[in-house]
Amino acid sequence: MTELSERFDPGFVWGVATSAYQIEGATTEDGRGPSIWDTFAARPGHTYLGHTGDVAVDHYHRWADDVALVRDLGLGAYRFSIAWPRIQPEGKGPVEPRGLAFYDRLVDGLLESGIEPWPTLFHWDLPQALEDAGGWPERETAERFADYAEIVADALGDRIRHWTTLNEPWCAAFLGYGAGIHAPGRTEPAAALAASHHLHLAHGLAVPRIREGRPDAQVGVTLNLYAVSPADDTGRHDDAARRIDGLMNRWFLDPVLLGRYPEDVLRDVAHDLPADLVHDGDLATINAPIDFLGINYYSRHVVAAGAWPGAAEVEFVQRDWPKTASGWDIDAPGLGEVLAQVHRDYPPVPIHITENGAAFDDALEHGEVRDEDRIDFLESHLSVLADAIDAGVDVRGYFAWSLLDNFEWAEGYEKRFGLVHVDFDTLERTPKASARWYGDLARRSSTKEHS
Ligand code: IFM
Repeated sequence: MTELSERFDPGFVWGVATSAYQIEGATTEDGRGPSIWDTFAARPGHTYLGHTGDVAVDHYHRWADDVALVRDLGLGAYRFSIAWPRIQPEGKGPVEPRGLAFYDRLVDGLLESGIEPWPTLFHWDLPQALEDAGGWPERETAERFADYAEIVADALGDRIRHWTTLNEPWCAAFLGYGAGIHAPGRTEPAAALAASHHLHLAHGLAVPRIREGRPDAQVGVTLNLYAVSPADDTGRHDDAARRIDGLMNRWFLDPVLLGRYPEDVLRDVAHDLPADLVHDGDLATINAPIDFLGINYYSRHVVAAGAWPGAAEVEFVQRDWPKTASGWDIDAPGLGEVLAQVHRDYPPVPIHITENGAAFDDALEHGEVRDEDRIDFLESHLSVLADAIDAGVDVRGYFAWSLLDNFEWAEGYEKRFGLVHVDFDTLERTPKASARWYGDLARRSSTKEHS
């Protein structure tokens, strides 16, 4: 058997990922304005035990130690997000220089350690002032995002090559404005659809603003994609699978990569779709050529047709299947299916897996976390990834989610996704066995020092 490390080119990008609200803390420091996640988490009942990101894992003050962790693991890239409310506390207008200075220091620190910075401009922490003006369901928010993107690109663009506009617009739109389980906690189907379109538009408007005067800039967007399959092969559940694939995957892939919304999904959502949402020219803007597609992959949805007429059209089937601590099925072949779908149905585009990982019930014992389950998870997904590359899919990098245990949104600090354990009382960091395993793999693969 070929060693896993030998199955990736020496130039393959090996990294880890984080996001601002999940790790930074310091939510009122250096002029940062409130974000929708500050407001949402502060309201009782929204997060596990009322947890908030107020302190998170204090990365705002410990960033240099965290950069050293990435360097010591031997990884070449670090994906993080920039908090819009640190840069423009009101979401528009004056720039807060202390906010920019933080990312300036971080970027320099990464580069000095030989780590390529991969910033994402929006990972869900919308400035509260913009939500007060209507949030993502308002078209105006897309314009404000493009302004913000240009401010950051002007400040850091001399040192950043890879830019990601948005992280997982599906979550921001549908969990935030539809299901209401993420900030801002609204449950308005029409607003969720409007938010998704304006997130797409924000991406499309930002792409040329980031590229302006920076011919080397590589700009992409990160989508969370799922493998979707019908509950059985009778054909009875195929339409349910089509619907979920449509809403979770194609609703996001098609506008960005094909410049249109999928006709079947437009029909499915017609009763909720606001009139006049999509203006002439929007889809051409959204279809701006990108340099890479970021894919976040976690699991598969198995779906069935609703049990009786008038019930929900789709039911999510619980399989008796190995699961992560989040209750998500561990399904590495699903990553291969997602990659095959993108390869088959869309114009060629280089791909980076910008997140993949799992929460497990880790135990710190005698100063060690022996997270064999996480190693198995990473190994099985990376092996499927190598198969996809062998089959011709152009995947150029992989970022494990996450560097650190962190604030897992509505799940608070209950779910641990980190390669590095964090004691949430002392904030002490302890690399888990998976961190060493992943770092060794990346080092061996990059240098081809195979054992
Ligand atoms: O923690 C999140 C991250 O913010 C976005 N992608 C999925 C991760 C795990 O739920």
